[in-house]
Amino acid sequence: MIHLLSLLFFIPFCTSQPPRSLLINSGSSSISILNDRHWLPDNDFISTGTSKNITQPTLFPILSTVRSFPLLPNNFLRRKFCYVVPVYRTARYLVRTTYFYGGVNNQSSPPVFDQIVDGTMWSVVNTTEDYARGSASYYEGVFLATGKTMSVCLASNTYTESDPFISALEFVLLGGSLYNSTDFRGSSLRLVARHSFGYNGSIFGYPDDKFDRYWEPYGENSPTTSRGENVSVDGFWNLPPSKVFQTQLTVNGLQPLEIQWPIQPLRNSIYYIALYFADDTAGTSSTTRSLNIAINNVTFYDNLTLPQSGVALFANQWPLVGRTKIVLTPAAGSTLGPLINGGELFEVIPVGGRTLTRDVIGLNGLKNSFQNPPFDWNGDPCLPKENSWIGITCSYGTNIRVIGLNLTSMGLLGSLSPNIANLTALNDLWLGNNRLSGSIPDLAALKMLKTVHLEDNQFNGPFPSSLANIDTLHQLFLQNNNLTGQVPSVLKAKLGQNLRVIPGNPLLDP
Ligand SMILES: *[C@@H]1O[C@H](CO)[C@@H](O)[C@H](O)[C@H]1NC(C)=O
Ligand SMILES: *[C@@H]1O[C@H](CO)[C@@H](O)[C@H](O)[C@H]1NC(C)=O
Ligand SMILES: *[C@@H]1O[C@H](CO)[C@@H](O)[C@H](O)[C@H]1NC(C)=O
Ligand SMILES: *[C@@H]1O[C@H](CO)[C@@H](O)[C@H](O)[C@H]1NC(C)=O
Ligand SMILES: *[C@@H]1O[C@H](CO)[C@@H](O)[C@H](O)[C@H]1NC(C)=O
Ligand SMILES: *[C@@H]1O[C@H](CO)[C@@H](O)[C@H](O)[C@H]1NC(C)=O
Ligand SMILES: *[C@@H]1O[C@H](CO)[C@@H](O)[C@H](O)[C@H]1NC(C)=O
Ligand SMILES: *[C@@H]1O[C@H](CO)[C@@H](O)[C@H](O)[C@H]1NC(C)=O
Ligand SMILES: *[C@@H]1O[C@H](CO)[C@@H](O)[C@H](O)[C@H]1NC(C)=O
Ligand SMILES: *[C@@H]1O[C@H](CO)[C@@H](O)[C@H](O)[C@H]1NC(C)=O
Ligand SMILES: CC(=O)N[C@H]1CO[C@H](CO)[C@@H](O)[C@@H]1O
Repeated sequence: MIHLLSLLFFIPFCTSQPPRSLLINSGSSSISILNDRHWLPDNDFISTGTSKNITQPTLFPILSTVRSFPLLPNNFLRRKFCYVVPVYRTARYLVRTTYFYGGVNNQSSPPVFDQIVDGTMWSVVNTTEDYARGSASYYEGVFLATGKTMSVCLASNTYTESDPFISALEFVLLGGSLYNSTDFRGSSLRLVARHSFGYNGSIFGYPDDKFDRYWEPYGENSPTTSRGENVSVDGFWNLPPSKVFQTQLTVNGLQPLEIQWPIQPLRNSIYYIALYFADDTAGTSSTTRSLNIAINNVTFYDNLTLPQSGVALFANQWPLVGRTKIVLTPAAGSTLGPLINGGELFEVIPVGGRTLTRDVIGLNGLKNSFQNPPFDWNGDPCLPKENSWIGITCSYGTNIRVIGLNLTSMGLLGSLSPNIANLTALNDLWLGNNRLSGSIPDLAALKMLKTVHLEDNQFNGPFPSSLANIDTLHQLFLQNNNLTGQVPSVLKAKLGQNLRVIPGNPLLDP
């Protein structure tokens, strides 16, 4: 579906508010101020990984430190390392990650790994080509905040050969109208290309773009005119910066204008396309500039008359594959040749989903009561499927639920939070052979429990008689703790050999 937006539909938008953004300088331990903006150190947002300094000279001070994460052995491959930041629930965010390897792993090539936002696999990070050219790489996407926090995680994949790392992480709250034709409950947008056509200077973002989107130059030596001052970008839902309208690609006379854009071939997928136009000669004389637009020979829009105030064309879901050719031809009756000022192309990616909040509350309770929770217990517990937390088994039906918790022999210290009662889909609870202490909380709400292994710990307090009413329970191991009280006879009768309370538990009446 194609939508035509123009200033005729004036959309008020408060321009006086500064961008609400969070800039994180990974690996840094102090605030840096760059172009009047504050880059925060990252230790408030992540609890794993180590800070490292890049010894190679870097263009920007932000790139001189990285946070680095150990390459994990095969059995832990794909475990994620997550930044977690506070966000406005239900708001849309532009998220940008920046990577400059700088030889930090002492290997000539940078590692290749995955990046993840909440439960969604965002993309593979491969900075090899940019690094060979001496540049940093950046990735951008638009994501919906479904909770009060948003996580951005890195994870090794089967191609990863040395420690994953990150240089910077940015979150920008987007205005409500930006990209709002996409339903972000089901889809996210992964940036493929964003160009200012006919612009040959260096990449620009904030302050030209108040949402700090990066606009790259496209088309050197193209005819340019001074324009843009009188283009009111408020009329575009996507609020492109007026700088985009200061340059254009065009042709002489009534000729077609052909552009290969984006430059790289595309994988077979569905894309969001937005094209931006403004004609500063419109309305000033008797001329008309109208054009037909085709993408790979498929009509995108016919007979678009360009107003001075500017116009944006977008398609929410447009299939593309391989090289893309955009042809702008003068429409019948047009007295001027075609032109184009800017374009954005995103791949539409499916949202991965989210583990049921009740289960997340339960696991966070446990995480807080363990003194040394597993290093990867951040971000979404169950998603993406391949990157679920250590020790967690999930079911992936309508609700994403935690059905197994197995942290046997993980050297855990601390206690068992009563919030475990939120994990109401739990079948198997295995925490044997750790050094957990305190009493065993009420487990009566865990109606699906089949096997419970809390043996070889230092639990004290009364025997967990709350388990007596769980019909599905068929195995209960509690030996080698320090429990007191009496074992309910109903459990003894039901479990038989599958109930173990000795040795240990000297004060328990078995
Ligand atoms: C990185 O450099 C800073 C400043 O030069 C220094 O204080 C810090 O100790 C260095 N960190 C590491 C891990 O070498
Ligand atoms: C990196 O390689 C250099 C030269 O081979 C060596 O001197 C240095 O100790 C290495 N550094 C690390 C951290 O492995
Ligand atoms: C990473 O990119 C480089 C350069 O484009 C390419 O040669 C290499 O195969 C890529 N690596 C992976 C694992 O995709
Ligand atoms: C997008 O935002 C604009 C401006 O607020 C509004 O007029 C339009 O209806 C919104 N579109 C959708 C699909 O929500
Ligand atoms: C950009 O284009 C202008 C006009 O064609 C030209 O004068 C200038 O040298 C170009 N700059 C670069 C960096 O190519
Ligand atoms: C912008 O509009 C004003 C008033 O309409 C006009 O005086 C000015 O020349 C215009 N500037 C450009 C660059 O078109
Ligand atoms: C577009 O049409 C031209 C001529 O009609 C043809 O040569 C070309 O292969 C077509 N391109 C695509 C991508 O279909
Ligand atoms: C193109 O649009 C203009 C103005 O919107 C209209 O007058 C003209 O008839 C249209 N031409 C065609 C071929 O549809
Ligand atoms: C839990 O983990 C232990 C040790 O890795 C393993 O022996 C046991 O079979 C696991 N239990 C379940 C229910 O998967
Ligand atoms: C077991 O609990 C009793 C009192 O409840 C205490 O005296 C004893 O030290 C505990 N034993 C261990 C090994 O923690
Ligand atoms: C959503 C939910 O079930 N929350 C509960 C989690 O567990 C704590 C402690 O048992 C309860 O207070 C919450 O109501």
